[in-house]
Amino acid sequence: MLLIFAAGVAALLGAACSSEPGPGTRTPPAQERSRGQDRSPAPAPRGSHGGGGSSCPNATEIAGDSEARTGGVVRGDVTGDGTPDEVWLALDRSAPRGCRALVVARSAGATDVLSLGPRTIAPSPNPPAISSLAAVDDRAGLDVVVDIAAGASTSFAGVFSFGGGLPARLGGPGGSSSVTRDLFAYGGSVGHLEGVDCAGEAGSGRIVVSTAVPRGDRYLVTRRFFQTEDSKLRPLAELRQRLVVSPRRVGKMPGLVPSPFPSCRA
Ligand SMILES: [Ca+2]
Repeated sequence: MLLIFAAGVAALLGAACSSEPGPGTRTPPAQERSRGQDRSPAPAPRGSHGGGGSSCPNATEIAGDSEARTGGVVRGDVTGDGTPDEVWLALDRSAPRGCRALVVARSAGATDVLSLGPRTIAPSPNPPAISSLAAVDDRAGLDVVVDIAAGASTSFAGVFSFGGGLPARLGGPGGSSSVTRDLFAYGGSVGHLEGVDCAGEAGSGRIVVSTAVPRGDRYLVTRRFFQTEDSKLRPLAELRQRLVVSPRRVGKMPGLVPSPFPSCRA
């Protein structure tokens, strides 16, 4: 049985989403230190975008330090210019809070850096890791989906965009809570399921955020739809859905698979 309840309740969709003003730094490649894995010769610098004065002081050094990398280098066009770029995560545990974990994107013209945020290095056994490159927002290029934190069963990803404007982190659906506002939850257990995915064509910026909780012998699935806009999620109130589904069906619901943004991927 499938029951669809109404929509159009913008006021109930939660507070407006916000994106943390994460540090963004564009580092001219000529300033990078040359390391063994680095490409040579370095491309011409594209210059600095300024980043609103929020750049991390260690960004240039860490971006050029191959020994600071955690995980491998992922290749894909994150700048949206049609040519593949190199993306990786770098850790600097001696840096100020908020600058200890960075996502670095090196393109033909420049190296861009965004902070993973102050909550990244928590007492977690696992360091952050790139989950995928996916067309999550409506900006040019693929976005970097990073697994940032994990609870007992629910995981949390962040989305970082380097194309179609200044590098920016995509604000999450968590409203004003500083704990969740930049994070996209997915996974869970029988007691609570969450998922995030593209709703429609990848790259359109239409996002669906799904949750499922037990309700009697069934699950109540809530699907909230958003449109990315200026690195934030704008709620599409008219597309909110509430569904009551069987336990067998809930495991097959699109958007509730235990992986972030699966249908946005290249
Ligand atoms: Ca590119």
